[in-house]
Amino acid sequence: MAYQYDDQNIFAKILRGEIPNDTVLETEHSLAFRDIQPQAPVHILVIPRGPYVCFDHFAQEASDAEITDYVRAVGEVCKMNGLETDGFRLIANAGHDGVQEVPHLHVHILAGRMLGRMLA
Ligand code: IU
Repeated sequence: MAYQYDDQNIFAKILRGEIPNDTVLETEHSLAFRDIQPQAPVHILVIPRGPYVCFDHFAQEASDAEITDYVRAVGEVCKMNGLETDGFRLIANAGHDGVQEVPHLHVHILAGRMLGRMLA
């Protein structure tokens, strides 16, 4: 199945500067900003600037430069927040069953408290 990207999704609007955000990090191909409804003391979303719906779409179609930039952006946000000390969790929801609300790839970085044990 080919992914269809909806350029009216809220993160596309954030990337175009149409909606404000609490930016944490900007790189050539990625943007990190604070989640508006934080679920932990640190709750940061990292998104690629390109039009990718979810992780597998990104992995299949993004350039090596975009993928490298994105993974390094996640690492940089962790470093900026000192997360190597107490740890963190990465979550990337996808599609209906993954309960993805915004159809633009985003990794949630959650940290700052002991998180619940969960795989599902
Ligand atoms: P999800 O993985 O698609 O379910 O998560 C979407 C997240 O985007 C969720 O945690 C929202 O609080 C967050 N968010 C946001 O940070 N800014 C917004 O304008 C909107 C959602 I709409």
